[in-house]
Amino acid sequence: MRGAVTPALPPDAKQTLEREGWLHFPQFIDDETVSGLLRASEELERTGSALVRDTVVLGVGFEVQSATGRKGELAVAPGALRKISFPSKGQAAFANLRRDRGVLHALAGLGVDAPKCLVDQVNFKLPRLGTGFPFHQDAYFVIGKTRGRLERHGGLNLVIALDPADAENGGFEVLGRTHTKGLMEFPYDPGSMNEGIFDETHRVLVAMQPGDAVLFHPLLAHGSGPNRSDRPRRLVTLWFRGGGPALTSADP
Ligand SMILES: O=C(O)CCC(=O)C(=O)O
Repeated sequence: MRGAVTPALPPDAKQTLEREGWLHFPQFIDDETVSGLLRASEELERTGSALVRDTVVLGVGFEVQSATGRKGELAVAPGALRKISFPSKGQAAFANLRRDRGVLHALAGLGVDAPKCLVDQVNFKLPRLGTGFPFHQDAYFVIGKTRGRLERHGGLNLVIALDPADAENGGFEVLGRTHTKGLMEFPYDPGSMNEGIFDETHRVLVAMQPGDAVLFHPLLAHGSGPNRSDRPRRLVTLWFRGGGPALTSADP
């Protein structure tokens, strides 16, 4: 079975990732897979269409979009969503992406030995309403034994665009090379952008098309601004660590 990943990794991918801490991978998943994820996401949005508070429904976490972007506050409107955590528990398209052979082999090719998915999410940034994601390092949110496993085996995270993402609708931004500086401990407040905490010398807003991915080190600081446009900006995020079940060889 062919995975969702279409092109091969560029030859200098590993070096770029090691140096910059991130890599833009155009057309990481194919159009059919993007369409399936959009349908699955819309199905979940229907499930959450009356929610005004953060709620877990059969293992799927619905975080509503509040005026500040903070968790635990009331939604700006019923069904306005900021994030769904573990959509894979409700929709097969997300469950399939977590174990997609093409995705797993791409990660292995970038040095993550036996990748195991820790987290899957879809972030909604609603037109005019979606607030930003302040700069942060994902590794900060990995706790307990999993943090130790991530440190021992390494890992790689990725975001995949489901809509065109750019400066107007709150495209994904990376603070290049910050992965080399270790973990910063500070309170994460979605009501601000956390500017000035990390080195912003190599800040890049990565314009993405549907199906494009940015792969990045779990210590790389990243975030994104608010959606000031009339277009949605949906993004899938996946977090992986190494040291999971061994990969079998790829089918032809
Ligand atoms: O959706 C975004 O732009 C940022 C995603 C992210 O960093 C997160 O969910 O932690």
